Parts: sequence; C-alpha cells; structure tokens
Amino acid sequence: MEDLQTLAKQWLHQGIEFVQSKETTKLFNATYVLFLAIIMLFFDRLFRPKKTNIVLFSGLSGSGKTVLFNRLRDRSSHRGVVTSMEPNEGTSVLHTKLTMSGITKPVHLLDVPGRSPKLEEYLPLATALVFVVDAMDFLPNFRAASEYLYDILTNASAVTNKIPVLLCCNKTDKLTAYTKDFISKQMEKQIEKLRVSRSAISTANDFTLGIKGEVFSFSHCQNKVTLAESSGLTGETDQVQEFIREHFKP
Ligand SMILES: Nc1nc2c(ncn2[C@@H]2O[C@H](COP(=O)(O)OP(=O)(O)OP(=O)(O)O)[C@@H](O)[C@H]2O)c(=O)[nH]1
Ligand SMILES: [Mg+2]
Repeated sequence: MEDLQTLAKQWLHQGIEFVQSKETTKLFNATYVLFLAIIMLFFDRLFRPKKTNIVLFSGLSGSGKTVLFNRLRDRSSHRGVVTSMEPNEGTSVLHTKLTMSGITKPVHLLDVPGRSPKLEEYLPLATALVFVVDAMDFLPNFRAASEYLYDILTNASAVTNKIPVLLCCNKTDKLTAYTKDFISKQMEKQIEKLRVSRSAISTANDFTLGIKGEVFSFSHCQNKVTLAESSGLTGETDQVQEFIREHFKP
C-alpha cells in the first residue's frame, strides 16, 4: 500500500513538473496562436466581399457599350443611345450553343459609362471584363483608349484577381472599321510608350505591366487578354458571348 502511495506521489510530482516546464508552456502558446489563427481565418472568409459573377463592360464613351449590353441582355439594340450617366445592370441568358440546351444560367452584366470612377468599385467583384473599343473611329481615340486599358491592366484588383479581359473591337458592321489585329498592335505600341513614360515619372499605378526589358505585348500581361470583333448594332456578338461563357462559373 505504501509503495502505491509513493508511486502516486511520484507521478503527481512529475505531472506538476511537466506542466511547469518551458516545453509545455511553448506547446500551449503554439496551440493558442494556432487556434486564434483558425478563428481569424474563419471570420475573414465569412465577411470578405465575395467575387461574384459580374461581367463588366468598360471603355471610352461612345464605343458602344450600352448598345452591346442591351443586345446581350434582351437582344435589342436600342439604337441612338445617349451617353450613360450611371452604370446599367442586367442579366443575360446567352443565346447561342450551350444556352440553347438550357445549360448556362443568367449572367450578371454591368455596363459602366466611359471613364466612370465607379469602375474601381466594381473591379473587385468582376469575373471578366469586356473592354469595348470603337473600331470605326479608332484613330482619333486610340491614345485615350490605350491609357484607359493601361489603368485597368495595372489596377490592383484586376491584376491580383487575374480578371480576364476581352479587347472587343466594336462597330465592325462599318466597312471603314479597323481589324482587331490592327487595333491590338496599335494599342500595344501605345501602351509600350505609356510603360516607359509612367515608370520614369512615378509609381502611381498599382502594378507594373509586361516583362521588363521586352517590348510590350498583351500576351505578357498577368491578365489573359483576348481579342474579339463585334457589332452591337447588328447583333454580331458571338465572340463576346463565347468569352463570357468561357469565364462564367455557373
Ligand atoms: N455602326 C455602329 N454604331 C454603333 C454600334 N454600337 C453603338 N453604336 C453607336 O455609337 C454611339 C454610342 O453608343 P453607346 O452604346 O451609347 O456608347 P457607350 O459606350 O455606352 O457610351 P457612354 O455611355 O457614353 O460610355 C451610338 O450612337 C450608337 O448608335 C455598332 O455596333 N455599330
Ligand atoms: Mg453607355
């Protein structure tokens, strides 16, 4: 009996020593930190704004975003649209191929007026972005359009979320419209100039664009840039729909 008591005392003593030892304190601290980290991660996931299935339409004023938006939303062109003051929101059931068999759900479209500061607000929510360029009146506007696209491709949300961008050369129903290859080449050259001038003066933009030491090409962007031609007016929107379908997560 005495032996048992002595053994029990020994165990108790060893137990107290273990609890008081530095190793145990370290173990408790590590467990506590891990527990806190898990709780923080859980709340971060719970309250972080969710990336939603929004397809943004952006580009200079007059490039044809609203006509394209209306065409995709309800297949009408609403010819003679005036300059938009506020973003237009709507949903579209894409009406070619897959949707014919009812597989694709409606897509949330958001038409943001040219150079609207609201674009920054919507970029973190975007799944994809359609950058509309007027392919007919391209030459007088391409510097401004390139600058706008440069700002989007260096925007923190756009880059970190790797938002796919469709460079949509619109108004191709006009014979005088430039091709998507011509347009993308000219814009690449203009963006190259902007890269050089902007990096020389400041770090105003969030991310640098392209590969250092190489002439700029859209293929160097962190965001996947795809080219397309469209005419919102005559309803030639297949390439835009194809792009949306590719990046839309049902
Ligand atoms: N030929 C031709 N004209 C178009 C096409 N799409 C739009 N337009 C014309 O271009 C002008 C501008 O179109 P909008 O859709 O209002 O342009 P927007 O990009 O929404 O302009 P903001 O709202 O000011 O940013 C209108 O006169 C349209 O009729 C097209 O595919 N072909
Ligand atoms: Mg508009």
